[in-house]
Amino acid sequence: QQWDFVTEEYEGQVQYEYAQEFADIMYEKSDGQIEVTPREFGALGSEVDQVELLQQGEVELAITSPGFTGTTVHEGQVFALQFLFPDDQDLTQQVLNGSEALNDQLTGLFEEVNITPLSYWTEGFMQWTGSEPLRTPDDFDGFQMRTQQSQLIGESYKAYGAEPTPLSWGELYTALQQGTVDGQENPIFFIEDANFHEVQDHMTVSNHNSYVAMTTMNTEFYNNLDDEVREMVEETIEEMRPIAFEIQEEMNEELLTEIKENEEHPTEVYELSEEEREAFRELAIPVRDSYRGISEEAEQILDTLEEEIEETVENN
Ligand code: 6CS
Repeated sequence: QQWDFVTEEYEGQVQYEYAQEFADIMYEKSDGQIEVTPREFGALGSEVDQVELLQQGEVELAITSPGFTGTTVHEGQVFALQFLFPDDQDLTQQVLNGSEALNDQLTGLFEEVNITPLSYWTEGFMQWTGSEPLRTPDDFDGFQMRTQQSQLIGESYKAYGAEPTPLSWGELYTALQQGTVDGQENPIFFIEDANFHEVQDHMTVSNHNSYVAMTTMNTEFYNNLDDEVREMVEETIEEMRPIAFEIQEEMNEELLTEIKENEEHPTEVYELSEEEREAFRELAIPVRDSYRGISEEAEQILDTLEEEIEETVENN
C-alpha cells in the first residue's frame, strides 16, 4: 500500500521531517508493506486546499494547522487563543498529549467532517517579526499583521489594535518584502528557514502562543483500516511524540543563533519582560469569550482545557 502524507512545510522543516520519520517507522513496522510518501507544501495547492484533499480522501494523511481549518471546524480555533497554554513547551506538550478537551471533544468535532486528528503537537513558541519594533500593544496600532485563515487569530490581533490580513505562507515573503503586510507570527525555526528575517528588521521573543500542529488521517480511511494496521499507526503516533518534540526544540534553538548572528541581514532581537507580556495577556484574555460564543461545544472545550492546563501547571 502507498499512502500520501501532505505537510504545510518544506524538506528540512519540522512538519516534513515529522512525515519522513513517520514514513520510516511505518515502513519498518509493516515490513515494507506500507509506503508513506511525504509531500512538501505547495505541490498540491494552498494549506486550505490540502485540508479539502484530506477530507475527500485524495490523500490519506496530513499535517494541518488549526489556523487553516478554522472555517471548517470553528472550535479548532482554540489554538488561536494567546497566553492560554503554559509558558513552557514541555508542559504544553503534556497538555496536548493528555487533554480530554482536545483528544476527545475536539477530535470528535473534526471526525464529523471526515478528519481524524491522531495527535496534537507543538512546533514551538511563536514570536513576532515586524518592520518596526513590537514591544507594547500600542506598537500594534494600525499594524498590518499577516495571519493564517482563522477569524479568531484575526480577532486576537484586533484586540491589540492591529489590522489582520489572512494569507497563505506561500505569499508571505513577498508580502513582507513589498510592505503589503508589516509583520507576522511564527516559531523561530520557520522565521529563519523561510527567510522572513531577511525582510524584517525586528523580532520580538514574545512566546505569546505555541504553534500547534495536528497529525490527521481521513476518517473513513482510518475507520476502515485492518485492526493490525490501525495498531501500527497508533504505535507510530506514540513513538513520534518525543521525536517531534526534539526536532522542533533543536531547530528552534539552532536557528535563533543563526538569526542573531546573521550579519548580512541583521535582525534586532528583543525579548519581552514578564511585565511587558502582561500588557498583552490582559488584552488577550477577553478573546476567550468570543471563542466560548462559537458554540456550546466550544464553551465545554475551553472550560475543560483551562482546568487541564491549571492542573498540569500546578502539578509541575
Ligand atoms: O505561517 C504559516 O502559515 C506556516 N507556519 C508554519 C510553522 N508551518 C506551516 C504554516 O503554513
